[in-house]
Amino acid sequence: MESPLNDSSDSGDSNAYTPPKVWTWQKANGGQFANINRPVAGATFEQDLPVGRHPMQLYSLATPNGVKVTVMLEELLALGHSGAEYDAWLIRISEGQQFGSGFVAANPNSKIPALVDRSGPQPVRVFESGAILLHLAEKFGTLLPSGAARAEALSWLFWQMGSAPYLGGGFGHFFAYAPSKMQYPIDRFAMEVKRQLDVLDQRLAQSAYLAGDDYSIADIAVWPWYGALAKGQLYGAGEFLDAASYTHVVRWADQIAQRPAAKRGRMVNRAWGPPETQLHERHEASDFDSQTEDKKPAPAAG
Ligand SMILES: N[C@@H](CCC(=O)N[C@@H](CS)C(=O)NCC(=O)O)C(=O)O
Repeated sequence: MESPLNDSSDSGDSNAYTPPKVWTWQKANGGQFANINRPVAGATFEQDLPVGRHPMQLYSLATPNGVKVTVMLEELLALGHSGAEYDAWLIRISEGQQFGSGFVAANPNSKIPALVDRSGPQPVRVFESGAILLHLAEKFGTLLPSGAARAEALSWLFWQMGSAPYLGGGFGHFFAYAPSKMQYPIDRFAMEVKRQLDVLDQRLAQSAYLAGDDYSIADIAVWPWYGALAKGQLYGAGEFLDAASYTHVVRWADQIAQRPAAKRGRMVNRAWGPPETQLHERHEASDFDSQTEDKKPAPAAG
């Protein structure tokens, strides 16, 4: 006899679903991003990536995962590390540009951000935002403390990598992007995200930054996700999650938002929002003053 615990057929729940024996891909399953999700990996068309003149070539978009890397590069430049000069190329994931052959060669996982470090004799590809932050911190010997604080910084860095999918792929997806609002997944992921905010709040009640007294790659990784969430800037969910009540997270988020490198980093590869906040590509430091969307000439009529 089959276990009644797994049988949803007579549960009276109108959302009940009995999975078939073998899952198949229903292309038109609705929801935002349904057009870019697919169950297979690899390139779907041939397209080389552009290469600029700087040592670091970044292929990205200003989502929270992308912003981590542009903030890091701007922090390194602000510290005087000219080897961190970079070209940032825009990858429009909603148009499927992450499935081009050049991008897939840089990141077989087809997700932004992807970095190609061209400072040595052979280009080195680095994908996964946490790996990129670590690569840059080790290369330039900064923003990653030593000793016990290093263990703390790496712990929070990897905490972010493991936790954010519950925030983005879990809570954000069902709260903001799914074709209909379903209480079960929203309850499940709201509870987890509030728990995560409390984890951060309790840590930031003890120390200025996540790894201790000093700003590090742990803060750079966590801020674009949880800083934005605490400030009500993610998924329109500030009130729903009572985000303002996590006062230590809000204090820390405000502090980082004041950093000139954070202000610049969040503009790079941004393709939405007020035109003066959008710098689609970044090739020179002066681009922040001259190349934002508000400064571009309007297209000729006709
Ligand atoms: N764990 C990855 C996540 C990267 C990620 O999820 N990137 C998203 C944008 S935030 C993406 O490129 N999505 C495109 C797709 O899934 O096709 C990282 O931290 O680098």
